[in-house]
Amino acid sequence: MIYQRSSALFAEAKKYIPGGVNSPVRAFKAVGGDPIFVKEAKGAYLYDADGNRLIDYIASWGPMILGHAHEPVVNAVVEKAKKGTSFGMPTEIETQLAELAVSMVPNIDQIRFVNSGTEACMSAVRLARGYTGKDKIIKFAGCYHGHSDSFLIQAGSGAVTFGSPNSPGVTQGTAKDTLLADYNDLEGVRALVEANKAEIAAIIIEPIAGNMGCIIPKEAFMKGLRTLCTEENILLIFDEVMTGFRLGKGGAQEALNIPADIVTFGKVIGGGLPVGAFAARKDIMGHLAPEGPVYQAGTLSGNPLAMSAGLAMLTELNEQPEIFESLARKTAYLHEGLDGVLRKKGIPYQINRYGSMISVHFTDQAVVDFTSSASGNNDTFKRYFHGMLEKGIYLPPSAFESYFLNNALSYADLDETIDALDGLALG
Ligand code: HOZ
Repeated sequence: MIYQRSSALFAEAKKYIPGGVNSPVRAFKAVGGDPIFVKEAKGAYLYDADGNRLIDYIASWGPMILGHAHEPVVNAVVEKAKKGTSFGMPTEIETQLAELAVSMVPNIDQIRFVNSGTEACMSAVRLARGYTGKDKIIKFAGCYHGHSDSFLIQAGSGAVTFGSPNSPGVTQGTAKDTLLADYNDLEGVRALVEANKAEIAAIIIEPIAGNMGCIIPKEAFMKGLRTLCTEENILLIFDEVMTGFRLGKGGAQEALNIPADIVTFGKVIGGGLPVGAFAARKDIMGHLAPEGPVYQAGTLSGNPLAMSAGLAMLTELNEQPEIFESLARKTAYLHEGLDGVLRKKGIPYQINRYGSMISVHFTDQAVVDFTSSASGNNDTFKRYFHGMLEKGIYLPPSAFESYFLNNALSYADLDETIDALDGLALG
């Protein structure tokens, strides 16, 4: 395939935008080469600036769960836009989306809308600190909760892809309140809690990790975290920015049958427009301004266009929950197909999958935490990524990202993807 126009657009972008992108993973630094510039997208396909058609496995990193330019979502946004795009005043549609989200997700009574997953997680931690009167939080190495200061400590996703899991600019003062544990290591968390008795406000976790590839929590680990949090008056925050409204109506809380105290959302809840949200029981949310003293605000929060996209998206998922099963079946089919092809190639690999999230790691170790995820062979990954791209398959351009399947993908698309891998020399 030819990517000349994308390369020219990238060169131009680099003059005016740092690194030519507005979010680092998009720059292809981990895999080399120039990023693809998208012109438009429909259903499961991206159409790039050179006129190539690519089968999309990132779905805008999650939100486009029903495929690109999904008509009910597009129509809702277009109709809303004709009536004004921002007021900085309350609108009825905010309550409609809030009511629907609360009805779909367990253990939450109220929800506050913000503009991104970063804002959602940042605000959730502030609320947890305000509610408990404690300062410290525990996060897990390789988990990514957005780019606010407290979370850029051994962060996953773009941070680790570019070798800056601890970013310059985060002060020592902030960093000291973020304690670090290993994913799936309950004993490590217990030791941290013991060493910081009565000082920990919250444990924040991606309940299915998606920012060090897809990583599945062990059952005893998750159950243990829940018990520990309850015993020690620590709030358990599920960062469901990726998993919320993707694994099922009730997200990871429902899938794992573990209740969280605060849940954060992004991606699917905005239907492809910038929306984040955090939600909890009323006694916790009541601490938030203007009801309580914990401050949080935003001019574009609850923006009518964003709310209309989110409402159209969640309405469809709520009315047709079989979509989640369809997605999981497609992802299992892809898993089986990739597995069959990779087995023949005789190179070490692991495939992790949960619902419609999946990732391939070129390592012989089971991938259960950041260390095992980082043991993957990046040269093989680069060959894999570029080989698939040449055949019109767009995968995440970093081994530390999960794929997100969309329901517009057909079994023929999945077969094309599996066949593309079959023809690749990876060793
Ligand atoms: N770090 C994001 C995915 N985990 C990528 C965001 C983007 O580049 O759009």
